[in-house]
Amino acid sequence: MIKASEDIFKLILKEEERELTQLELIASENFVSEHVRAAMGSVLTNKYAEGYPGKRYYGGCEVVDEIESLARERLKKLFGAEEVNVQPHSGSQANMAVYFSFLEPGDCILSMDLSQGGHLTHGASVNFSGKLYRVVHYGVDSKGYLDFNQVRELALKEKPKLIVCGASSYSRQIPFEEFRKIADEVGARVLADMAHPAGLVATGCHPSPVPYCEYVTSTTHKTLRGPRGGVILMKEDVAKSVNSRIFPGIQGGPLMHVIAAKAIAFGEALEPGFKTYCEQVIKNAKTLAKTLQDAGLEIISGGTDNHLMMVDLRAYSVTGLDAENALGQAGMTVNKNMIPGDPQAARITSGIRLGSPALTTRGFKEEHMKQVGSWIVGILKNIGDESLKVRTRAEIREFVKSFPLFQS
Ligand code: DSN
Repeated sequence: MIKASEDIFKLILKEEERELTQLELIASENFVSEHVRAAMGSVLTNKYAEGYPGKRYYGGCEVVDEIESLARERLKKLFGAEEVNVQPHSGSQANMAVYFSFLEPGDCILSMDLSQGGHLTHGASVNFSGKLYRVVHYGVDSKGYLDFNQVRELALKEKPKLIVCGASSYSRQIPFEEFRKIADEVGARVLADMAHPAGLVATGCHPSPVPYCEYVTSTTHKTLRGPRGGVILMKEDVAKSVNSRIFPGIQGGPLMHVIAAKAIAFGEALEPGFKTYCEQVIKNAKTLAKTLQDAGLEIISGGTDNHLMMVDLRAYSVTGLDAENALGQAGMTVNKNMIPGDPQAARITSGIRLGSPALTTRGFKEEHMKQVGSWIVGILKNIGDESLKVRTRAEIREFVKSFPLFQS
């Protein structure tokens, strides 16, 4: 092996060791199956295939055509969608393609504020979406739930062409039907970005946006437990314009190795065991939230109905930044996150976001989540106790040995 490769493989092994020996609590991460990983490392990475199945701009696409067609069929079946596109390299590009398919610069979008739980590509001022369009934001009410009075008032006043729903840091179910009703009052289209709960939606553990929205975008690597990437589900009458925005609009060659891995993940999600997994994801999140609440921490909105929770750390006088660092040193990976009305800056924050998808894949059940909660509380209550971090790190290393990963 040449040194250039050896350097990288050493680092890959180091990352594998990190993932194996710590507790993965980032709400948007998961562990994919061996088959999903194998497809991503396959010869398919060698193939160019600009265009769509049967209409490519390169020869030799007969095999990848079959792969992309299978991915499309499985995705349609999984969500009951009329039309799909499996080529977006990411959720951001899926959203971009939808915007570019019918909005003009300066058009109005109504979407959830990033600091209230939304996503960068839903019109944050630092993102292309916030720079190109006139964005009006809704948020959550004083109880931490989506504020539909505000959504409706803003829709009636601003007459958006597009209402975007879906969130990155919201622990309750999203009633997509409510967004549809408001959109119909003002003649807007609806885009649901279901990246976070996609796996829960696929298995009926969360309401589906598909019947109510012209466009549904998602990533494939969160609760859906596939490779990193994006997809678009849409109504038949808008599919042509969206497809032409993905290719040739904003992307060239699709990543066929990733599309194959998506097809495998969709097949896995169609198996009955995936519903059991998603049910356990929710039970685990609820157990972790309750454990933290019992220790005096506030969970935004008072709990969770999905795979994640937003923890308000102010009761412990700890910032999100300090919590992320201290928990990391103790062997628990989390991300600091703004909470609604956060008095701290985005790089500090008053909260952390925790999720259960990855630990559930590892085999954690409710009793294990109680233990995780008690480690988190111990560290947050004693944020400066370096020896506790070392002891907790050692305990976690030992504990996770009973939950092996990366075995075929
Ligand atoms: N920022 C990602 C998340 O962690 O939720 C979504 O893009």
